[in-house]
Amino acid sequence: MYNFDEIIDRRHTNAMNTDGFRGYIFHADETMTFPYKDEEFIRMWVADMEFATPKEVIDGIRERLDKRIFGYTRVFEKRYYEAFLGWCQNRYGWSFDKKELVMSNGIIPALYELVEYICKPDEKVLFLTPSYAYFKYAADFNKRDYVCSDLVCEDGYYSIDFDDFERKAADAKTTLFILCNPHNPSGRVWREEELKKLAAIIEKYNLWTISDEIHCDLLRLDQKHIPMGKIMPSYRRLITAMAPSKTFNMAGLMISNILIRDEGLRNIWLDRHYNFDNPLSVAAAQAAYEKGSAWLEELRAYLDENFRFTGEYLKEHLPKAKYRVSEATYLAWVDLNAYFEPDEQLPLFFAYKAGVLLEGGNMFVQNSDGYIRLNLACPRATLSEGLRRICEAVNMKHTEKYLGE
Ligand code: LCS
Repeated sequence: MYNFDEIIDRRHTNAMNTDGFRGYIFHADETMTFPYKDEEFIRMWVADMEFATPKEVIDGIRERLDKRIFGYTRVFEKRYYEAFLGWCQNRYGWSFDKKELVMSNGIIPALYELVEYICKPDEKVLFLTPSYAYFKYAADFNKRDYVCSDLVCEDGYYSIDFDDFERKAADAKTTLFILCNPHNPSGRVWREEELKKLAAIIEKYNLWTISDEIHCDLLRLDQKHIPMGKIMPSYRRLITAMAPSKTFNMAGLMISNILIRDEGLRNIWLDRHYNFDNPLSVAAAQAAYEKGSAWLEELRAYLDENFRFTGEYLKEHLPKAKYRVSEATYLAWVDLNAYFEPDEQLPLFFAYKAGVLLEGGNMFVQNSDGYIRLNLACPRATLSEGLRRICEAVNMKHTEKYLGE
């Protein structure tokens, strides 16, 4: 019913994806040049999709446009809460209290604020690595230290080193844990037993915990997401972050849901946060939660096939790459250590040699050397060309090396 094969021209939309890569990936400005024109790149980097936002969401925005006035806005109406609550009940069998819900322009700005509200200047933030780098940036921004617990990778499958995690959680100066569930970049969906073990450690040391569940709707068809709020139903120091932004490709609309259980912290938030929302974003999010299910199910099937296709392609053309289908997210996490030295600047290599924009290596804080992250949320024709270029560039590098020796 929905067309995920359509190639949509994103030029001249002020998209990070098309125009922001020099700054974000290479810390460079427009003077940085490549052997490719900008429009020739296959873009598999920033976490948004090449698919159109569902028509149901766009219609929701349109209906709001027709009301013609866009004054100061906040989520007052019960209908928004009911839509988001219904989504959580249907998908995760999980409910929360209306009073816990506050809105934020994004999960990143919420992390930046919450680290400040929660951690005193000498206190530390703990997270699992490799990690989405903004967890570290949230600590850096607030001049708080951070401490990492490296995940363990066996045959491409990541798990938590609970002894290491507990040792770090036990430090009296570690007061906040940021959990990423599902995990970016590994794509792991943490299982009930894993979440329970984390929960036991969190409770033992009374840690504040932000459970960033932004990727929770984007599951492979055989996966199930369990909100940390369901594992710890009465733990006060838990904050849950969810959003329609990744799920429905509307990150630019900047709206996310933050559930703060602790009344004291919530009051600090309500006092200090800029508590206004964009009326078009509220309408979009509401429409997404009320009417977006059918689209999401088709998207998930399409993504499953993209992951399967990627596996087949790599097996044939880059047999020493280690790849496993991510349990969630549209991000593939591929170990290329068999082909590169650990200090290779992989995004630079692939931009120059393959004309592919991707993230990798030290962009994920630590414990990520030699890995690339590929955004698979694109039409299959784009994916196929991206993979062709990636494999060709790696194989060419090895041929050149062989001939040169
Ligand atoms: N949390 C996680 C775990 C994410 O992966 C992202 C986006 C965000 C938060 C951002 O939330 P927002 O502020 O948009 O609500 N991840 C991206 C990534 O990996 N590359 O580009 C964006």
